[in-house]
Amino acid sequence: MFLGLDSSTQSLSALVIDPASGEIVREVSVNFGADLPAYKSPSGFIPGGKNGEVHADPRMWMEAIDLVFEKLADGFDLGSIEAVACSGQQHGSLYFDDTLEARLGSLKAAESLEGQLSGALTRATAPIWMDTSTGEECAEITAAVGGNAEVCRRSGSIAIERFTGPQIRRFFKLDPAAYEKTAVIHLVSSFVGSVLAGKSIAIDHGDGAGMNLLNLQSLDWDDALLEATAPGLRAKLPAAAPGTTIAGFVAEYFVEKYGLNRDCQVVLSTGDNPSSLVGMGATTPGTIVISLGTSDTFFAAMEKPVTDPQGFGHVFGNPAGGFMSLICFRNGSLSREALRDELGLDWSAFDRDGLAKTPAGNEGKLMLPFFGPEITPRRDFDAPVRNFPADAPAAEQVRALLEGQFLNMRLHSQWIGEKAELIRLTGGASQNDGIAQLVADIFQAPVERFAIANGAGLGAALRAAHACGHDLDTLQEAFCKPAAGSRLEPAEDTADTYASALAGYQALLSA
Ligand code: XUL
Repeated sequence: MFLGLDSSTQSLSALVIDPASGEIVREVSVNFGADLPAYKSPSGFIPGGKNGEVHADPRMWMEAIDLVFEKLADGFDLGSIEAVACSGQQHGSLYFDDTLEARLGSLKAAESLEGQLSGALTRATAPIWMDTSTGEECAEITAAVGGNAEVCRRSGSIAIERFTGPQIRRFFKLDPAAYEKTAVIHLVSSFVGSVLAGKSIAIDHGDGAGMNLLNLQSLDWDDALLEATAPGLRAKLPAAAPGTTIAGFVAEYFVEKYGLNRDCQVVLSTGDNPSSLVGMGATTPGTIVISLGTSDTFFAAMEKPVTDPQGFGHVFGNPAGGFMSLICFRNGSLSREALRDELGLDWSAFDRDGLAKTPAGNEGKLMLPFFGPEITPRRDFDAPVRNFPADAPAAEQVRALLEGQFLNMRLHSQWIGEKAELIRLTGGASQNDGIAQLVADIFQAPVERFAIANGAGLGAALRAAHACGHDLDTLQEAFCKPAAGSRLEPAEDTADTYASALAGYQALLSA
C-alpha cells in the first residue's frame, strides 16, 4: 500500500491506496480550523493580515502531522505501507536555523513534532499563496534580472507576489538579522516530506518552479534570480531534484509512534497542482484539468516549457516528466457566489434559470466576471463590467457571468498552443450540469467529471507507488476514473457562436 498526504490551505489530509485492488482503502483529514482551534486560523491562515499579508502558523502544520498519523493509525495497520509522498499548497515557505537537521535526525517518539521542531523557526509565521504583499519586491527582482520577459524565460513566470522568491526577499528586507540566521528554507510540501524522512529533502521541479528561482532549462536554482532575491540564498535552499526521487526511509519517530515499517520509503514531495495533475490522470498533453474552487485553476501537461507572453500563466515541472501549465483565476466561486447572492438565487436556480432559459452566446450580452481584483488578467476590478444594463433579467446575468468566466479562461489559455482534447472538471461547481455543458461548448471539447474530492492527495499516493516501480498509466487507469455517466459532449452548433463571443469578450476587455 502507498500513502499520500496533502497539506492544503485548510487541512492536512491522508489517503492510502492499494494498487492490487485499485481501491482507496483509508482516508482521514485534519481540519486546521476545527481540529486545531488554538491557532485561531479558521480557514488555515492568520486572519487580519495587513498590506496584503497572509501568513499561517507553521506550528499548526507540525501539530497536524502528529494528528493525522494518530487518526490514520487508529484501528489501521500502517506497517504495510511501502512508500509515502506528500503534496502541499504551493509557494508557502518556512524558515529554520541550523539546528533543524539535528532536530529532524533525532526526533523522540515520546515528544511531539511541534515541541521538537518549532524551536528551529527563524520566522514565526509562514507566508502562503494568498499573500499579495510583495509588489515592491517583484518590481526589484524584475529590474535586477532585466525585465518581465527575462524572469519569465528563466523561471517560467514573471515575478509574482505569492511566489516564494519575492516572499524571501521581503523577509530579508524586513528582518535581515533573522534572514542571516536562517540556514534552511522549505516549501510547505518539502517541509512535510522532510519531517517524514527525518532530514531535509530536496525540492522537486513541480513545486520548485513556483518560486521564481528555478531555471527551467537547467532545472537548478538560477544564479541571476538568486542574486536578485537575497544574499547567500543558494546555501539556504535544499537541492532541486526530480519528483520521482526516493529521499530515504521514513524517520524512526513514525516507526515507533505510529507503526510504520522501517523499510517504508519517502518520495520527494510536490505542489498540490502538480500532484493533482497526477491524481486527475492528466500527465500527458491533450487532457486539461479545470478545477472550480474559491479560485478557478486551469492546468495541463506540456512537452516543452512554452511561457505566457502576457505573463499571467505559469510553467511548473510535471511530476511524470516534462512540464505543465497552470493558470489561476482569482474570481472563481468568489464571483459565482457574489452574483448568486446579489440576485437571491440558489445553486439549482443558477443552473436552471440562468442557462436553460437563455441561448448560447446570450444574444451578445457579455460580462467581465470580476467582483474583486483579478490576477488573470491582472487588474484591480471592484465590480463586473457589462455591455448590457445591470438590471437585466437574472437569467441573462447568470449566463453572462458564467460565459464570461470560461471565455476569459479560453482566451488566457491560448498561449499554451494546444487544443483541448478532453477536459477533466473538478471542484464544487463542476457537479452543476449546466456549468459542465457550458465548459464543453466554450472549449468545444468533451468534459468528464471526477468524483474524487482529493485529487492532490490521490496524486501523492500514486506518485509514491510510481516511484517504487508501479506503472503510472496502469495506476491512473485504475484510480483516476470519471464518475459514471458524467461525460458530456460539446454541442457542435455552438462553435461559431462562441468563436464570435470570444472576439467580443476580448474587445470588451481591451475597451
Ligand atoms: C497556484 C496557487 C494555488 C495553491 C493552492 O499557483 O497559488 O493553487 O497551490 O493550494
